Order: sequence, then C-alpha cells, then structure tokens
Amino acid sequence: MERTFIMIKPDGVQRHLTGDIIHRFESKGFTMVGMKMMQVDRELAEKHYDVHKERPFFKGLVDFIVSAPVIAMVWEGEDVIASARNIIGATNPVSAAPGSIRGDLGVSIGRNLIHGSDAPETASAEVALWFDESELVDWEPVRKSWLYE
Ligand code: D4T
Repeated sequence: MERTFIMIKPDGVQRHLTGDIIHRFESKGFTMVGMKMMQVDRELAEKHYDVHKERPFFKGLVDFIVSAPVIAMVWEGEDVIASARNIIGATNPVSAAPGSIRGDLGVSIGRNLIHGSDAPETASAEVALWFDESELVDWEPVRKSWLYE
C-alpha cells in the first residue's frame, strides 16, 4: 500500500468544492488516513514548493497558498500516488482531461484547486512535512476485499 499527500488549495476551499473533491478519492477506492484544515504560514508554503523557488510564479504561488485555508490530507491505496495524479489531471486545467478534478472544475493554472505528490520520494517527504505520525490513522476499511484481489 502506498500513501500520498493531497492538498485542497485555497480556491477549492473558498469555492466550497471540498466535498466534491474528497468524494472522488473515496469513490475511486482510496482510504483517507489523515486530514486537517489549516491556515498555512509562508514558511511551510515555501518549504513545500522549494523546488520551484527560482521560478517566476513562485511568489504568486506562495501568496495564493497562504491566502485562505487549505485541507491537507493523506490517502492510502495500491498505486495511489500515480492514480491520484490521474484523478487530479494535468497541471493546467485548460489541458486537463474532462473527468479529472482540474478538467471538470478549474480554468486557470494559478488556481488549479489541488496538489498531489508526484512520486514515491516526494510523497513520503510531503507526508512527513505536513503531518506528525500521531495525526495519521491506521485502519482497516471493510470494503478492502471488494477493491483488491
Ligand atoms: P502541484 O505541485 O500544485 O500539485 O502542481 P503540479 O505538480 O501539477 O505542477 P507543478 O509542480 O509544475 O506546479 C506547482 C504549482 O505551481 C502553479 N504554477 C505552475 C503556476 O502558477 N504557474 C506555472 O506556470 C506553473 C508551471 C500550479 C501548480
């Protein structure tokens, strides 16, 4: 089982799309093992997007992430990292496939609703950055045998 870090960005929270977004991961078959609403400070936002710190959009991105609350989550399941990226869709909602979160709900790259870890290494680093081990819940969903062979 893999775990991935998923964050509903301030636009998703402000547009009251959190239920719609969480529903997509639940109904796909993934299991939530951590969730918190938080007002992110600049230090955490800058750390999370450190890889982009030289990019021209970095300041605007950090300003956006700290502008309103986010929902930080950890989801678990087989191949959840890659699968969540598909559920989320391409970075730019203009080219995100219909059916994906960004394809269905977004219109611009700077307001693309949601973040999902892009690889196993970034997933473990991001889960550790955003959550204490004590905030994650190990539990056994009863539907598991109906999702996996
Ligand atoms: P995140 O990291 O938010 O899940 O998005 P992606 O993994 O899909 O895309 P990314 O890391 O390349 O971009 C991070 C974040 O920056 C915003 N962004 C990106 C932007 O505002 N302008 C841009 O030109 C790019 C490339 C959107 C997502």
